[in-house]
Amino acid sequence: MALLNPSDNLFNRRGFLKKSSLATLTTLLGTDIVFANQLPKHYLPLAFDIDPMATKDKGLVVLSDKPWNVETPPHLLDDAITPADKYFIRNNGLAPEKVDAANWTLTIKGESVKQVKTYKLEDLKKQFKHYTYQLVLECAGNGRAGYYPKTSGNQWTLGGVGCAEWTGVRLKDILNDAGLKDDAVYIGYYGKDLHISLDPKKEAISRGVPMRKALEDETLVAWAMNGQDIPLVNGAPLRLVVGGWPASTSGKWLHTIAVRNKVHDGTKMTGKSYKVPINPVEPGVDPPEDQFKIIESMPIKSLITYPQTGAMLTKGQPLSLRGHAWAGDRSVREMHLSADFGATWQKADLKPPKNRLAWQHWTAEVKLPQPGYYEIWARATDSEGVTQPMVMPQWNPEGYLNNACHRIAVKVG
Ligand SMILES: Nc1nc2c(c(=O)[nH]1)N[C@H]1C(S)=C(S)[C@@H](COP(=O)(O)O)O[C@H]1N2
Ligand SMILES: [Mo]
Repeated sequence: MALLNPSDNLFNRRGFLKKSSLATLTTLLGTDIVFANQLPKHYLPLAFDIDPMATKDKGLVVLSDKPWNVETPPHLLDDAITPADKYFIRNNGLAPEKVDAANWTLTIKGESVKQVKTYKLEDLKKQFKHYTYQLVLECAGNGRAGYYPKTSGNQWTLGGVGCAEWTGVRLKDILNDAGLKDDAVYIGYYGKDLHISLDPKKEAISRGVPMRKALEDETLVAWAMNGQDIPLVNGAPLRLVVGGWPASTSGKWLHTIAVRNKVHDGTKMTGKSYKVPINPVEPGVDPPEDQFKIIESMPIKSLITYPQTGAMLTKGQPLSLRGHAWAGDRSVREMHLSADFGATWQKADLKPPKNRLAWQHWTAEVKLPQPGYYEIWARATDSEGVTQPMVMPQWNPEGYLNNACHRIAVKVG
């Protein structure tokens, strides 16, 4: 079915569907909305909400559809580079249904920019050098389902992560073109999605990063994912890609970047969003706001992407495993596997990353001594010697940063 763009001005000032919107909806539906006069304020009929699953692999798991939050089971992350149809979705609001790439612009503004500048997408492509990097984006809430006591929010298990190949221009080249004042410390993004309330004055999300991360070589303003247009639901036609940091800093449907003289204070930068307690707390304890810090680089983590949990082996058959490991701003130094609940560990063969902030591939062959049930535990160690915890890591009230070891169950028949 043809869909409407919820960011089009569908509602009148009182928040009810305009007569003209109703006429459009009726035409699109090919029939009357019988009780249209009973539609609640700011209510978009379900038939016009966007279904991004049409373009996604059927094996992806929908955690919520208002807004859309969809994760990728580990065995579907087996590709070296995550294909678009297997790439997770994390929306805080309603994605624009249609975007006009031909007339898309990016504006650089804010109190700490020398000159407010607006670039057409086509001009960004012409004016600045293009770069392609493999970059890991992981939702800070990935793994939340593993925390006890339970914390509120989407119950991500393992699949709020992907590593695609992104093409675009460097944010630093654009910022240098506009010019930074001496007091520039942070950037904040604005995207064209709509707040879940459909209130056009509210932002679904508007986060950012400090200047040192914004100015890194790998921080991109990207229009392509794996050599193709970015899928609409993943931020087409233009998004920020900030590898290694909470993926919430990688603004989708990007139309504006503000250069700030203080920590950006957009939606979900304040309160306790994307923050953890400065000092570790006992599970269940929720300290006051001023005792939280913003999450920056993501922690060391890894996945077993082959085989799938539940694999059956024949007696004497060695178990071949593979997967990926990543470590935020750091690199992965070592990868280990255990088949005996952590009593002994064997080293996996670990490849270097294609570029900084890309995930690294590992392979291993494990011998299982006799028929029976086994668990394979996978544990990565970063360049500073920090390893993944085998059990639940430091609990925090918002349920972020769960980087516990991934494990799979296998049986030898
Ligand atoms: N404009 C906009 N950008 C956004 C979001 C959003 O809801 N709106 N979600 C953020 C969060 S929390 C994550 S984890 C990533 C998810 O990117 P993906 O949907 O392409 O996987 O986008 C980030 N950028
Ligand atoms: Mo996220």
